[in-house]
Amino acid sequence: MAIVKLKSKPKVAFITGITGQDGSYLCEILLENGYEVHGLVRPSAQRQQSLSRPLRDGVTLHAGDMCDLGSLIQILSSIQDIGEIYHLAGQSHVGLSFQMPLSTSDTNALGTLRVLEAMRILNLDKTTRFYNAGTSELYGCDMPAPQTEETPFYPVSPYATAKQFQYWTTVNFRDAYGFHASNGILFNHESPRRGTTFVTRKITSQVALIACGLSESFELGNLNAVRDWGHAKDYMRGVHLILQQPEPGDYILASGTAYSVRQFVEAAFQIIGVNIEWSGTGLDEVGIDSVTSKVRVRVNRKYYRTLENETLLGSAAKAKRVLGWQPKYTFRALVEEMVLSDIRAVRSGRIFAHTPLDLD
Ligand code: G4F
Repeated sequence: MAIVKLKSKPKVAFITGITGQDGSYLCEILLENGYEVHGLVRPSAQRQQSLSRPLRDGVTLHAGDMCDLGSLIQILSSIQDIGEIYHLAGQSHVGLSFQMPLSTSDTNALGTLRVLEAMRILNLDKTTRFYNAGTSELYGCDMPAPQTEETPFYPVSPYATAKQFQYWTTVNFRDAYGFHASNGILFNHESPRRGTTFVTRKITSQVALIACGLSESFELGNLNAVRDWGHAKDYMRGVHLILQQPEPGDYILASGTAYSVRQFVEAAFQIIGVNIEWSGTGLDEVGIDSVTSKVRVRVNRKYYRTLENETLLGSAAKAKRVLGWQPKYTFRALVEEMVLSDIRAVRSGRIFAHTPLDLD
């Protein structure tokens, strides 16, 4: 007797922020797992170009905006059997949020409420799981390290206060309306796809320009800031696992190791065989090539934050225990991948020396 295998229907997911670093990795993971993927893009966002052609072929993009409830309702109601919503969109630059607190809150805080409200209006609460992109910026200064899911929040930027609203709104929709709604509290996660306004990619792209003889030096802000840096690809695997749990919950994803911005600079230069020595203090500190004595890094006050979260270090013990999540990249492997990718980008003309924005 011939056995007829019925093809199961693919899972359907919707990603807000699909054109960003995290969205693009998550999209690839979902496609690898056989999902039908839909993504939200702002009509003006040229960044949809950054989704490579083969990737775009497997994805349906919808034009909409986190500030427009109507478009969110229209899009969500047009997607059949949507099972998972990954809400990653938002204004993600902490420094910029001090200059644009209102629009940051509108996009991030109210934007999240709009997605959840759209789900509630469309009765998606019983059928569709929701993931909210939380952040280590929820924690304040001088918190005991490592931070866990039990560590109290004390946000110190407009970005982080908006994220606090997102976090609790997600919890509230879970408790009040019974949504399968989860938060990921992600510590800094980087990759060659990171924007150059974030410190890691700023450093690796500038080191690549120096390696190729197209720049002499670059400027940074607070070299003493300590961050727990992991690879975005690892973290998006974790995010996918969070929504596969039968019960919703809140999970930290972190590497459990912390390095200062100064150490990131040293590690990036080591990849191109340059040893950096530091001289001076505060705004007068410089990073010098120990062989040629050339100054490669200077400090500029304009890159300092109005208020700074000096040290962040997370414990992903819960995610490891419950989700079975384990990051694969080491700090050194992350830095190496970013520097080598940026050197290739410089050589092929995709990165060129530029005048950085004040916010870089
Ligand atoms: O790379 P950053 O701009 O990232 P930050 O502020 O930690 O936030 C990032 O990670 C969070 C956690 O995942 C996300 F929620 C958030 O959306 C974003 O993705 O800055 C890292 C550190 C800061 O302490 C900053 O003051 O580097 C310090 N820094 C020193 N010089 C600099 C610079 N940051 C930038 N962007 N540019 C500089 O020249």
